[in-house]
Amino acid sequence: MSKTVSEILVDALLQAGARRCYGIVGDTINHLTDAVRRSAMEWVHVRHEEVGALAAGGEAYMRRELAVCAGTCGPGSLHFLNGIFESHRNGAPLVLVASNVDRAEEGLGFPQEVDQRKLYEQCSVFCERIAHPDQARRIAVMAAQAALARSGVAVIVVNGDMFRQKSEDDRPWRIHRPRPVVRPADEELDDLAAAISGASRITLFAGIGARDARDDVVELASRLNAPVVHTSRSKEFLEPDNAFNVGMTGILGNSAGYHAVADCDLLICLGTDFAYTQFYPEKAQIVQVDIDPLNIGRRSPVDLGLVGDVSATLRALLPRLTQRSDDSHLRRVRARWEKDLQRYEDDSGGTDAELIHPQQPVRLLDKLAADDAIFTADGGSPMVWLLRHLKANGRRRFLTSLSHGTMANAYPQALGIARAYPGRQVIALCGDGGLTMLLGDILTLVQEDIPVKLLVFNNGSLGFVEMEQRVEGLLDAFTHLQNPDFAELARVCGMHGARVETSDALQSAMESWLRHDGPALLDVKVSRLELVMPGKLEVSQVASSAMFGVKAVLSGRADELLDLLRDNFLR
Ligand SMILES: Cc1ncc(C[n+]2csc(CCOP(=O)(O)OP(=O)(O)O)c2C)c(N)n1
Ligand SMILES: [Mg+2]
Repeated sequence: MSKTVSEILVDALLQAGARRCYGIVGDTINHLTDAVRRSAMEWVHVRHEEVGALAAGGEAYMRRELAVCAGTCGPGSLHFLNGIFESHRNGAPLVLVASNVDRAEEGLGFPQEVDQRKLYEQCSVFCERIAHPDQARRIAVMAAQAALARSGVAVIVVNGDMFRQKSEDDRPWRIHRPRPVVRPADEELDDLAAAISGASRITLFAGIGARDARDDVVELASRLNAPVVHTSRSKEFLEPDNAFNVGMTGILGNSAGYHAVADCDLLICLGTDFAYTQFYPEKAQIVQVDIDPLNIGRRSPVDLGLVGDVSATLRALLPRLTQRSDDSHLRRVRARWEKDLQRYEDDSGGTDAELIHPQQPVRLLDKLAADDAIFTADGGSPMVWLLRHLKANGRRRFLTSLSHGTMANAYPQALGIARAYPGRQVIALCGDGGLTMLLGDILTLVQEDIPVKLLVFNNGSLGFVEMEQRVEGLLDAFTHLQNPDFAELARVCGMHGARVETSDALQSAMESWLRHDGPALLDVKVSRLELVMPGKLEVSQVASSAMFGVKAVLSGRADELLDLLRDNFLR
């Protein structure tokens, strides 16, 4: 019996593991949404397509299974773009059904026409148009397979009239999920073992490609007495119960992570494409293991580049290595790590009842949140607080926009995650800038009863940028935010809302916010001037802050300078 292209698409995506489609209905996709309505696929009806894309991406990232977005021609599908880029960069398997005007009008400048293909080709692993109804299942299957196998976004472009076309759909096209074991050749592993035996200060630098290899990485670290530095994205996988962990290098990193990489004589990069060239060591030998040959030597010149899955590679390598006795490098770096942890604790303030430092609610959250809570954080300072002050335990999950670096990702991603994981505590750390950038979908949390907990760092400012401007010795500008009372706003929208202005009221407010059954927002008025920069930049940062000081005084803003000093240096 023949089926419509809409029915075939929905059926093929369900068979490939998709459970939800996020979007907004309308003209060109009305037949697609009708097919969703008649299927086992859930439609999650958002208010802004960018939120839909971020929510679908959040779900797909956590489940490592497909999520779907669909939008109308022109503006509807355009609105997904930034959220689609997020998944393209973080590897979440997503399918976007981007519609276009009817075929009879295509290419003639019809109202709302947009060439989706040109738009989405740059942020997808697959981007094809269904040119004939008999292609519907085949293209849907290839899209799903590409999204899953290449970890990214697949886009299916469909003209409005195509959704109603019929096909016999009589061939069994379906996705395949091969799981090959990929590891370097024996001689290459011998070379790696030789490099290891010739080195004295070895550091392991593990990225998201090592997410399934935690035990092997720890075993290698133990064999070599090597500190393990993780990237921001692999924190949730490599930090838990890891006696070799020394944190992160890079602009968001800490002193131990920075020095472990900078002061080693052999750096073994495992599944990381860490982008910041200036943080790779200049003198050490560098070995890189990555599943993608195109990542080898992309960020720093390397001495040995090996292609393989991190776990399979380490399992084949370990029998070639003997136990090291010298642990001086490890001890040195771990001692720095202990100091970093102490500094984070000291940084969280707490002496001033009038002033809430943003670190305070995060450290409390670390204590109060469920053991298996899922956290998201907005690009900006909230992601820094998450990375520094929330501890990974192997059950908690974290997601922030680290590779794409967008604002306003936190509660949209949390929306999709909470929908996909009912019963699990899902907490979004929101900037006041981030929250208000895509504010409308707090209505979706209420309408669909999605119990996300929003923690708003209300610093009245685009704080991260304010800090960037000051560190560069510029006078901060265009960063002020005049905010409403977010708690009141939340209540008007139908969710639980509370506001805290002093640190002594924080704990009980957080407890009742977390206990609340449905969606809940806690508006925390935090201090505005809080530096988030790490160890390496200390000298230039202090010099530039001094520069800011001179400029601020000259322009009559001495009070702010005193605040900055009080908040950051005099505690
Ligand atoms: C969509 C987007 N616009 C602009 C930026 C640049 N940017 C990065 S962080 C930031 C400020 C974030 O402010 P807020 O959400 O209030 O967080 P805060 O740092 O104040 O805690 C800006 C403007 C960005 N990363 N993404
Ligand atoms: Mg802010």
